[in-house]
Amino acid sequence: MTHRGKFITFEGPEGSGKTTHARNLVARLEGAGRAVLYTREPGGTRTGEAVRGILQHDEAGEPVTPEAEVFLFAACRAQLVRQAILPALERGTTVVCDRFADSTLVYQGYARGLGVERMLTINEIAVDGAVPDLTVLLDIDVETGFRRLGSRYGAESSRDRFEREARAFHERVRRGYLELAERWPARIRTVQADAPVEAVDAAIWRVVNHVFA
Ligand code: Z5A
Repeated sequence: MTHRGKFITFEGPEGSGKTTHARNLVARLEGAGRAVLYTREPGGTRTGEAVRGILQHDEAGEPVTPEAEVFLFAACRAQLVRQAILPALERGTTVVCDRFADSTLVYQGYARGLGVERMLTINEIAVDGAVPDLTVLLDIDVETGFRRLGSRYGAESSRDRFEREARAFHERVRRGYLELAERWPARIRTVQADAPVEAVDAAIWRVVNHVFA
């Protein structure tokens, strides 16, 4: 499905700088006169933000099963796509989303072992044709990502459900993303994220420019 606006997503392991660089890109696009919607997953709608607390902190008061986790992420995505992303794209607005469907392929499909192909089927229903024009994959080694998050990793009690996962889980996340980049090279562009902020921003700007060219 072709939309009038461009759809750009940011993906990557924890601490890779998705939020930092996505916001910097939004500022740059707006500075260039473009209308931009910045949003994030899980979240971006009231439904999504409500479910985010359950997904990250078991706020419902019981452990969420891996299968329930998949559908909760998909529910957030289905709501966000229909309520915000597709209407914005149809108006000609550029949409920048901090995590999207690839996160489910990697975290639930690869890292939790539920299977990438099964996750693709669920995503297809959730996204309703909203496939990104560009996915910026910020690649970083697990150690550097953890170090950046610093105090969030200090006390076990302050970590969310994903931050409490073993290092091997996060290594699978990183490998999963690199495999996706090999599978969809035209859409997923890998940017090395262990450089200074300005250098990473500049590398992202170069790939974004291709999308608007
Ligand atoms: N999840 C899932 O399992 N399945 C799904 O389908 C979806 C999500 C959609 C959401 O957590 C969790 O949900 C996520 C996957 C799962 N958990 N994990 N893992 P979140 O949204 O709370 O967190 P996150 O997405 O993982 O983001 P993050 O860990 O908060 O980090 P980030 O956004 O990549 O980085 P940042 O906040 O921009 O930067 C982190 C720090 O590094 C900060 O101090 C920056 O100033 C610094 N930074 C950033 N860039 C640089 C550079 N270039 N140099 C030096 N320092 C930098």
